[in-house]
Amino acid sequence: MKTSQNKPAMLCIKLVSDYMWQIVKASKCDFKSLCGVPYTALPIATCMCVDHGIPMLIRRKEPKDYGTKKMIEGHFDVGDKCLIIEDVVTSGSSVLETVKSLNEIGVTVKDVIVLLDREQGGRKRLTDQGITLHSVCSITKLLEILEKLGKISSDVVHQVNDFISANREKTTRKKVYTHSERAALCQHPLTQKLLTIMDMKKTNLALSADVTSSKQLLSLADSIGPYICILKTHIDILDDFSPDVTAELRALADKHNFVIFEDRKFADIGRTVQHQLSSGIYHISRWADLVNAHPLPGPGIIDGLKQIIKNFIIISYSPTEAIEMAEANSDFVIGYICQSRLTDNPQFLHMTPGVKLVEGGDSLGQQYTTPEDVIRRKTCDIIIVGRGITESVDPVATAIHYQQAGYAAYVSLFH
Ligand code: 5IU
Repeated sequence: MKTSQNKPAMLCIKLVSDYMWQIVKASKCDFKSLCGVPYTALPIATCMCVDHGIPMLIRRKEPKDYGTKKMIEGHFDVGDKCLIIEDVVTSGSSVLETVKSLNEIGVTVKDVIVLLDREQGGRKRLTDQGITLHSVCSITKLLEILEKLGKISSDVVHQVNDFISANREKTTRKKVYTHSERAALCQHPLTQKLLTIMDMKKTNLALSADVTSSKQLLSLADSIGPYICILKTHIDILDDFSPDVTAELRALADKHNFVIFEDRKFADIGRTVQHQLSSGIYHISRWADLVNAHPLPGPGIIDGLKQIIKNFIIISYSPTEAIEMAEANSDFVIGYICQSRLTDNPQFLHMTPGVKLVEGGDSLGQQYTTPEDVIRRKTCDIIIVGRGITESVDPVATAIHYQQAGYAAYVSLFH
């Protein structure tokens, strides 16, 4: 290796990363780690991390075909904020792919630092997703400087400007379906039922009724039932469970027209989950409309469950496996529990827990985002709210508040 030949390139990267760091400081953005968009921005992000002692996250372009199949490498905690580093932004697509991988593991992105903004629609696309683009230089400024320094002629400036205008990304939005349009598109009867409930009751709110007394559970189901599309239960946390509770819950689900989702998170081999679903003291399959499963044990878990119950959702802790499993079983799987939309397939519902009217967390690792963020920015369909409602002074009034916030965010998608 000839060091003398490598030196200018190294200095140049150092210079670039120093300029970008000045923008980081000026932007005053809040972050815990940096992530360079693969591949060109990786060395720039590395320089910044080394120089300033910041943890770095690395995004793979393809998951490893062995081992953990992780898309993001590095140390992080759910709820961490990560700053994205990119060399050039054109349409913003590469940045958004990286944001998506980070969101899937619970890491939030609010800001991107870029060396050059080519002004071809990227800034607007990122702003629409709640992300601010901070650039060292724009293409207009770059052309102006180069022309002033006599490095390019005014003809070249015009040619480049014409090229940029002609190739500006059309910012036409993807088709957003209304709940009733989606109900008509979907094959799965429970998805149709849920979307129809959402449309009729004007709600995308699921109540996570995590209480330990049957009386409290039934009282919440009866009083908040009119405002929700789903009642999510953890039946095994009841201190005083009896089969009467589930019979009464079913009657309330019919009275108020909501779906009962037992958040059992099945995660074993097919044969075992069949017993867990239909036997024991809870007999979940007799009263729950919907259950959820981890994709980790592989296809056997879905095969086992679907012999007993027709409706389940997959938890997207491993998004690639979750999507593969859902697509292969779309007659049984109705969607995902996830932190941001995984697929544009309108057949799958995306449900997001960890929602409160204000962002924050609890002392045991739960991280909260807002209804607006979940529905507008992360484009999920259903907000799952627990303690935000159950621990409020007036749970019914608070539930109405969440219902209105979630539904207003959905309605705003069409404006
Ligand atoms: N829940 C999560 N995160 C997840 C999954 C489920 O919080 O990834 I899968 C459940 C846990 C709890 C509810 O029953 O959603 C959230 O309740 P709070 O809003 O009280 O945090």
